[in-house]
Amino acid sequence: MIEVMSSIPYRRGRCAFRNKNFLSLRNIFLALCIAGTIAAAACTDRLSREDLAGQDRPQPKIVIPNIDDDNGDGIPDVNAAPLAAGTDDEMLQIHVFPDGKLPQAATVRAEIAEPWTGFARAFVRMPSPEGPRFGPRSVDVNPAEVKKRGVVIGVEVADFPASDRPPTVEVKVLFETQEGRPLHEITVLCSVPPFLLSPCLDPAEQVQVVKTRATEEFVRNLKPLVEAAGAELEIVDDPSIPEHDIWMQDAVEIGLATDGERLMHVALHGNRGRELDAVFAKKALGKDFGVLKKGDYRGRSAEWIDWYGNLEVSPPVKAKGRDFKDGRVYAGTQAERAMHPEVIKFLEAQGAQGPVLWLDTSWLVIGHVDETVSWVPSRVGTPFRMMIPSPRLAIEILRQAEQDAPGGILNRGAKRDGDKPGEFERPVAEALGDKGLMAAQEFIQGKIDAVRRTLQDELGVADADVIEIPVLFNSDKRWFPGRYFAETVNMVNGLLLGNDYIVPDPRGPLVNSQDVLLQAVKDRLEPLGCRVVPLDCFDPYHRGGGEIHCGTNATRRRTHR
Ligand SMILES: [Ca+2]
Ligand SMILES: [Ca+2]
Repeated sequence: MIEVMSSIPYRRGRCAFRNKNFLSLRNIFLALCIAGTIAAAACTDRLSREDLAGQDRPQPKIVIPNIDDDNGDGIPDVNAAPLAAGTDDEMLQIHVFPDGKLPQAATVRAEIAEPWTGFARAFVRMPSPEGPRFGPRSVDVNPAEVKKRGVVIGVEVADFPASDRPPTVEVKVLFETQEGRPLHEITVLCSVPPFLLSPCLDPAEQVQVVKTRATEEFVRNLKPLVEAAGAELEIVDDPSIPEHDIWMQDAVEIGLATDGERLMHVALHGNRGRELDAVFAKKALGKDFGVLKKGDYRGRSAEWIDWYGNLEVSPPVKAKGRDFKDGRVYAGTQAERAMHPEVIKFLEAQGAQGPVLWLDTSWLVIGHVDETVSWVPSRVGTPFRMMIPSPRLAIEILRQAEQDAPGGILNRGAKRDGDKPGEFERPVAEALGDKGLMAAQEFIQGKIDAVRRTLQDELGVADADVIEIPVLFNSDKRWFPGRYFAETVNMVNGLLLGNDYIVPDPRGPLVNSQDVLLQAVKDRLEPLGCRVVPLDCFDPYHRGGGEIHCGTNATRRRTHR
């Protein structure tokens, strides 16, 4: 494989290229059903009978998969020896007492029932000179000690629910004679929370971007904007990343798992077969940050469609009698091509943000959903607005601009050595007079209107909550003929950080020194309480077939819902 050297013409024949294990749990619910149980409860490290007083009805608890790396050894905790008792938040400690007397000598054994057997581990907590630790799952016990203090079982899981693995994990605690004759059996039920994608309306903690020579200036300009929005910029800079693999959005999907109090960020490892996917996964793995891989690289035939710019989640919505309190996942499909089926299957098995809403992106060259829709918050009315690109509005605005200030320029100032005449920068009048280009806008508007209807129907979005953003599209018979790319900068593909919408600078024509395309966005968002912050991304992102959203990613907190 010479993947390192390969490149994908990403736009107009130009050589731009797009180019750890991970899990989640929701509520761990400890229940004791049994042949002979006295009590079971999630434990703190200072265990005593008093701690258990009044816990006949244990508080529901959620166990988050132990796929982060608390001790920084580069290995997900669940794949390594257990850490010292009490030092790993994802190791659930369950305190049990046998119901009945034990003989002089007995053993205790913990077992994970199917279908979680291969995806969870159980240990018995034992004293050691260095303090309590989790030992083998079967140990001899001192009956007098057990009677007094019970036994603590450590349970951790290695993955999230799946289609053949419901969220409930059954742990059996078996007291036996040393000959293996059963004495008492306790069943403890735990529950694994779902893996959740983060809606963009949730506040960002960190923003990720790739730094190469090509993106250096963009990264420099992005930093103060991210910091002004109260987030931190995480720069991914690694010599193994090819110069043009600047598509941070596509290399990873960052979500989270929570037990209602604690939160672990969990990233889905990219399926692009490119260096950045693994570089980021390795860099991100750490305390309270796990990585999961669902699906594998499917080869060039799945180019772009499997990339995570093609996987997004709506804000919380109610639609068709269903409350999507964590939003609904959507992804793009291009005829028989669609986002990786294993990724979709995994997300739907979480039972939280599915079923996936498929959007038709067959009319786009790249075909990512983040080219067709995005969201901003609103302090007025519905707490969000849905933004979609509109060629119709673009033409209307450009015609008006040409009337008000003839001689305007599209993609103003974007021309570079080597560009063909009119390839990027071109007079507005010429574009408006280009019959083929104008016909294309009508065709694309029809496609976008259909996507918009799907979104509105399936997510319950009112007409008044849709905002059209002016964008022209175009195609090139030498590059995926019949599919379209953004001719002007696609301002839907921006980065939302709280109330700041970092919009790709459209470089639109000027009227009275004001960019009319940018002004259209400001006019629509600012009355909602959104700050519109333009950032130039023409080079290298727009030229490469994407914009700011494609070039960034974000780790977000979860707002209370
Ligand atoms: Ca851990
Ligand atoms: Ca995404």
